[in-house]
Amino acid sequence: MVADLYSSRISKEAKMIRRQDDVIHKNSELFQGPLSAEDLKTYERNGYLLFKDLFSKEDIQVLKEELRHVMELNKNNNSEDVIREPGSNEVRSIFEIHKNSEFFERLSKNKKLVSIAQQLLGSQVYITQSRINFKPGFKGKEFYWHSDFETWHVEDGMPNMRAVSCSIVLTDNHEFNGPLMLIPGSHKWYVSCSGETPENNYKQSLQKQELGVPDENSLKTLVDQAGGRIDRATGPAGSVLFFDSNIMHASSGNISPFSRSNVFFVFNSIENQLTNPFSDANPRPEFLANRKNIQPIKPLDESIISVPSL
Ligand code: 6CS
Ligand code: FE
Repeated sequence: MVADLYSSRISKEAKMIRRQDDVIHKNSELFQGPLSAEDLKTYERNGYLLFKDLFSKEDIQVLKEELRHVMELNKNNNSEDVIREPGSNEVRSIFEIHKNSEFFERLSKNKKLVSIAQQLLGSQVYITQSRINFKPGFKGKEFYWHSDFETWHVEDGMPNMRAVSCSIVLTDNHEFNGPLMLIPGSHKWYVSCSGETPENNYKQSLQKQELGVPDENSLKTLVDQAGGRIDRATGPAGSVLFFDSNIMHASSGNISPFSRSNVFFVFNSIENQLTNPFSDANPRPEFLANRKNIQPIKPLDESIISVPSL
C-alpha cells in the first residue's frame, strides 16, 4: 500500500495542504538537459515555462497540417477516446494521440521535449496521458479551475507530484479564444476537494468537471498569494508550455471565430507509475491513464518536418 500524501474527496471540507514533493527533481549527473539555471528557477517559482521558439516555421506548418488531418479523421469517430463538447457534436478532445497517430507518436518522443521533461523530473519518463483539446470557435466550452494531479491521484493512483504536462500550441492562442490560464505559484499547494468520486465519473468530467473542483476560498487564497496575478499561456502556433502536474489552471469558453487547439503530452517519471486509485472507484480506462507495457521513452533526435504522415 502506497501512502496517500494527498487525500481528497473524502470529506465535506475543502482544505489546502502544502506540497510534499520537490518541484524540480534534480539528477544533474544523468539529466543535465537544455534548461538554464534561470529557467529552472522560474519553473520552481511559477510552476510553468513557456517557450515561443522551440520549433521552426517549417515545423509549425507541419504541425498545423497534422492537426487538420487528425481532426478530419476523427470527425465521425465514435470511440470512447473521442470526447464531444457538451451540447454539440463538435470534437472537444481526442485522447491517446501518441498511440493513434504516427506523427504525434514521434512528436511525443522528440528530444527537444523529452529532454526538458527528464531534466525537470530527474529521471527517465513515459507518457501517462496524451490528448488534443480542440476548443472550436463559437462552440468550445470552458475547463473549470483544477489541478490535474488531484484527478490523477484520486482517480488514477498517481502517487507523487512528479509529472509535467507539455502543451504545444497548434493554432494561435490569443487572449480572446480561451487560452490556458495558470495561477503562478499554486503548484506549491494541494487543494483537497470536498465530495466523493462516483463510478465512471470520467464520462461526465471530461465534458464538464464537477468533482475534484477546488472551493472558491482556496482559489482566492492562491490568486492572492500570486499577488493577484493570473497568467495566460498565449502565443503563436508552435509555442510550447511545460506546466507542473499540480498547478491550478483553467480556460474559458471560446466564443471567438478562431479555434484554439493544443496537443498535450503528460510526461510522468518512470519512478512514479500509477498504483491503485486513492479512492474506492475502479481505475479509469487505459486511454486516460496508461498502465500497460510502460517503457521509458528513448528520445528521437530529429526535426519534426522529416516525418510526413499525410
Ligand atoms: O481527467 C483528466 O485526466 C483530464 N481532465 C482535465 C480537465 N485536465 C487534465 C486531464 O486531461
Ligand atoms: Fe487540466
